[in-house]
Amino acid sequence: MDMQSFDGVVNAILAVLPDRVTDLARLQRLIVANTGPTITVIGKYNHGKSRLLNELIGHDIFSVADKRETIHLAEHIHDNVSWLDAPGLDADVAAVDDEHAFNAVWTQADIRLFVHSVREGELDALEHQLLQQFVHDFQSSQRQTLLVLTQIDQMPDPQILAQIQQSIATQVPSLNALSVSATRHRQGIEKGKNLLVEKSGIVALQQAIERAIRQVPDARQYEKNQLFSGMQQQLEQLQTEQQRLQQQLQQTQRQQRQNFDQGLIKILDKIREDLQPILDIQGQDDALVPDSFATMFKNTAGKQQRAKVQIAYSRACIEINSHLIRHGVVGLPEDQQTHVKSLDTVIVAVFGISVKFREHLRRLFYSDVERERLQREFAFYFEKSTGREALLAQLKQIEKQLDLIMQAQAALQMLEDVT
Ligand SMILES: Nc1nc2c(ncn2[C@@H]2O[C@H](COP(=O)(O)OP(=O)(O)OP(=O)(O)O)[C@@H](O)[C@H]2O)c(=O)[nH]1
Ligand SMILES: [Mg+2]
Repeated sequence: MDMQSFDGVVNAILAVLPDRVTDLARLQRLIVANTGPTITVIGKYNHGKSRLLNELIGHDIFSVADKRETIHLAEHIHDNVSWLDAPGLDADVAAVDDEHAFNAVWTQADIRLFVHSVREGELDALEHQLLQQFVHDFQSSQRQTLLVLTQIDQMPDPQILAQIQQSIATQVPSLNALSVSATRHRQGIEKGKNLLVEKSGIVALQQAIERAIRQVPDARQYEKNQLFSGMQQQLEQLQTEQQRLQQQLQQTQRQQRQNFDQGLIKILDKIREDLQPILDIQGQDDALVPDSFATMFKNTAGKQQRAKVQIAYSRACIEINSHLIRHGVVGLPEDQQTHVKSLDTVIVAVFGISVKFREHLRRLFYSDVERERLQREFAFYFEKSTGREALLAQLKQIEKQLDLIMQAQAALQMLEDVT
């Protein structure tokens, strides 16, 4: 797999698991980089990290100074081991430098040398917290952290040194600290004094590193498996959650529609019943007798009957409208609104506005064809209501998310297949 398609695959996973960005960078390194073990130093600035690496490698590769010195990641490959010198941690001074250091310890390192100078006494809060994270990380990655106490030659009083070592041991009981002096080691080498070399602690540290290096291939395999299975599980969990939510919402969607439809049928039935006495008239329908000039100001039977029809129709409208409102249909969708507010109601849109005679009522409420039309059209406005549309949008969103999850699963599978 080339770098570009790798990026595509990684992005598909990140789209769903954005918090896995560091893990994916690490996985990429485990898959792509076919290198020997990577060892990085980490620790606060000026604690002797660069100098320690030089002593371990046996050459003055990394620059050493009595000030904040290393500000970038520097790499040196020696005997198939990649040594990384990282900038000193100091959240207050330069967050960017810390980023280099974090990249080194989380993405690149197989083994971490956590460097702390005994001159500073016990571990401070930042160091302590970071070490806890490394200890915790060992469980999921099997990456080893060696705690190295440097500059022990700077503590002439062995009792004070022992006290500091003791209290650090209490701070991180799960790690065995190794104490070293780069200065003694250098002097011992230069003057050929084996005892000094021995006492420098560097040899013991080298042996501990050798042991850790031998475990790297297994650790890498373990870490890869952990990363794959962890992400697979996370994706599966997300998928299950989304599917459950989808089912719930679909159920709500169906139930709401059913309630709307059945409620409307009940109301239409009731309207038929209520209208019955008004429609059942014997003899001639006075409502059909038109007004004349002579009856213009008189309360005629025709007027009375037409008023009855009007009132009955209004009652029907009120019942239907309250059903609509109960189900969230409060007005016309925006694209159907006119400039006359009083006409912008679903009732007007479905019924039209001229209901004057019994014939109109019969046609509206007693013909099956018309009744089907009413049900269809009211349901149409129901589906256009804000709540229903929001529900639909939510379901579409879930569908999209499920699609992304499936793509991420396929991408993860592809990664697993190339390893
Ligand atoms: N006496 C003594 N001095 C040491 C020892 N190790 C490092 N030093 C000195 O401590 C100072 C800092 O050492 P560096 O190796 O540059 O420290 P660093 O941790 O890499 O510092 P940054 O790169 O700034 O984070 C230098 O003056 C070193 O010579 C040691 O074991 N004994
Ligand atoms: Mg340095």
